[in-house]
Amino acid sequence: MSARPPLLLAPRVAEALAARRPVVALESTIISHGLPRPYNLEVAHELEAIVRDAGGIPATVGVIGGRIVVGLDSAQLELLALADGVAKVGVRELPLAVASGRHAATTVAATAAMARSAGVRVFATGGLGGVHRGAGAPFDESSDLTTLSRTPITVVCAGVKSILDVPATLERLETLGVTVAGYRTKRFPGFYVADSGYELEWSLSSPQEVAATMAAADQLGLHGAIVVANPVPFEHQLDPAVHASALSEALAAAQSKGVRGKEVTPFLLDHIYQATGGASLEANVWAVRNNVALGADVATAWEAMVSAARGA
Ligand code: PSU
Ligand code: MN
Repeated sequence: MSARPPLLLAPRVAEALAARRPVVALESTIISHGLPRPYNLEVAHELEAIVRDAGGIPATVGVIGGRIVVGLDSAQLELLALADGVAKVGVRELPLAVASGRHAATTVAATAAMARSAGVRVFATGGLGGVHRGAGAPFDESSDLTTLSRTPITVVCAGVKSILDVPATLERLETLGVTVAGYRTKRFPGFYVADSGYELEWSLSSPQEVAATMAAADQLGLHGAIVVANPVPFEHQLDPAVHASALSEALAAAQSKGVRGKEVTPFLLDHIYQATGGASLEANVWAVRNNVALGADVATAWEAMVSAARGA
């Protein structure tokens, strides 16, 4: 047995948590497998800068040489963005990546789980994984969903990726006891587009309302995540007609090529990128930027609420 603990909390993140400064977790799969190189590295740095500019501390999560790092430094970010052979790992693959000493990018599921173990309460990403279309044979549902059912962390995202079966994913989030609220909207966001076409019953309208919901979940002893569904700014969404046609092309291509398993999501995102002449990428990155900015505000409101409660 190695004496080296498998999870490394970067000292700057540990200090921030101890000082109760607002920390926002960020994932690395979007960097390694969701965006084209070398733009991905630029985005990785930009997202961290958005958190810092809002007064927060970014903690991007990934696996470096078998060590789960919460708070990658810039050389580690560069490695996960540009190196070949970086694995994509959900929670179940974490022990394999640790034991074999691999470099790996963490999905929403793995990022949420590791960030929460490190004590981080807020996480921002693009769009969650969920139930894939035609998820019958073989059944394909992202472990993002089951992990969020048992990980009390707040995830700011632009809904679930539109490549998925959105209504089925909403049903599963309900079954799994994951709290879902729109941010200033009762329309469930559609990742590349502001509106997926599905409704939400609840919405929250400020970072303070999100923080109050987090406090209530804690007091109730609930274990599920809180999903804050924040639409891509309308002016940056992908034209819905362009989106619809690129999506059906991508789904047909995946079907005819027999793409399976964890390759499905990166394949579809890349196909849509090609089919829209790159326009989907801008919408995707705008969605993430917007989520990261809100994540920083939520983390700030959360820490303010905690210190007010302590002072009271
Ligand atoms: N959001 C994005 N781009 C991405 C992802 C999310 O804007 O690439 C990643 C996340 O890491 C998410 C994963 O957890 O896609 C889902 O993959 P799968 O369907 O294989 O579980
Ligand atoms: Mn899958």
